Amino acid sequence: MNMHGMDEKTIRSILNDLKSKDTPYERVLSSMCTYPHPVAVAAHQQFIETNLGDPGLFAGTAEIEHEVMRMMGTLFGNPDAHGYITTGGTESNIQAIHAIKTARKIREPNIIVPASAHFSFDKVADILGIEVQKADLDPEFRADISSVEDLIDENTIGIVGIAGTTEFGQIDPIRELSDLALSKNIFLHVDAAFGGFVIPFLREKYEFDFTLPGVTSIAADPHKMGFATIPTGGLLFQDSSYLNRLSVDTPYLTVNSQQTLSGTRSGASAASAYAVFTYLGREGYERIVQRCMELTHELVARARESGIEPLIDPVTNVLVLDVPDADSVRSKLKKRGWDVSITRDPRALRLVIMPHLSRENLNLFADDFADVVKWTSAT
Ligand code: 0PR
Repeated sequence: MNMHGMDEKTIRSILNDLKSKDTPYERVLSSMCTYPHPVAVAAHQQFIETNLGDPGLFAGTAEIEHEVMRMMGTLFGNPDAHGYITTGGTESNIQAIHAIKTARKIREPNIIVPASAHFSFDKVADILGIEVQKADLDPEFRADISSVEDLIDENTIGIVGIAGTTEFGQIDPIRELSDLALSKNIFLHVDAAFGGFVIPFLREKYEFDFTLPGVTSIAADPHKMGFATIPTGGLLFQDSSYLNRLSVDTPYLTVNSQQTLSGTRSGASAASAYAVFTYLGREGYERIVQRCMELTHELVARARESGIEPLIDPVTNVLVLDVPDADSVRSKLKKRGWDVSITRDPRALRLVIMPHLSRENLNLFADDFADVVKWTSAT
């Protein structure tokens, strides 16, 4: 740190220089985050100093968090769902499994996740000392129910289904997983970190939430398709008994116990989610999600003009294209200013069609894509 303070103008100019090295989202097709909604940004700024870790001091902000949880619970079929605002999908997944582990006191517990699970479950394994078994996928990249069932043994405490997989945007058969969880008397956590703010707003209806009786917890991130500011994740449990098991005593705070992973937590996240939920309403989200789906389908049509097929018909706004030599296509697109991503297995080109992408930019992208594919297959 410098000994003497620096003037604000110089600091701002240094920060501007550094910010200019960041990639603006307009040409990014690899991210599940986007520009937060302006009403979310304004609310975030208004609550910048608030700390939900000491809710007695910030009673109004705590009310906002309850209201956000009620709105999310209602969206996911259970207004009485109980949870809190996390820093994102990783923390939600860790805490969901933490609660399950605490509920089932088994010496060497395991959980079963589909092979498509986000890498946060590798952190779950490490941090919680739980064996994380990976079930096979069906040809459409959904969890294969018989593989999940085969892996269940007497040490299995829970299973995980993904509603909107990171790589394929696919939705696991959550009803079947729910039936399985009920019949084996184990927990079912649904990772809807991405899909939570997509699936309820699609024209096609999918069962993935608390309306299914076996679903015990859901992770859904307002900071992805919910347009809240980063970091805003959401974790909800079927009822308060789950989270209460994680209580630790906090005698010197304004409340006597805490169930969250972090101590100090930003109330700005809660305010930003509250503002954007109420501003857009279901109708606003439907409009945005359906536009993303329209653009996704347009991109499929453009790829087909170059003889390239998607690996699955896109279910959400994630498009995976079966291009030969995906790594090389990715780096060539990068040279033309586009950030795209790849899948692990099989190796394919992964595009996330977020709301920051305009039709005009996607047409430019499709032109570059056609060109790159032509030259890649020619060499
Ligand atoms: N669960 C699922 C299904 C996810 O897709 C993700 C993140 C998580 C959990 C973890 O969420 P947090 O990152 O909020 O802890 N999916 C993206 C990924 O890791 C996140 C992402 C966002 C990546 C923006 C890149 C990026 O630019 O691939």
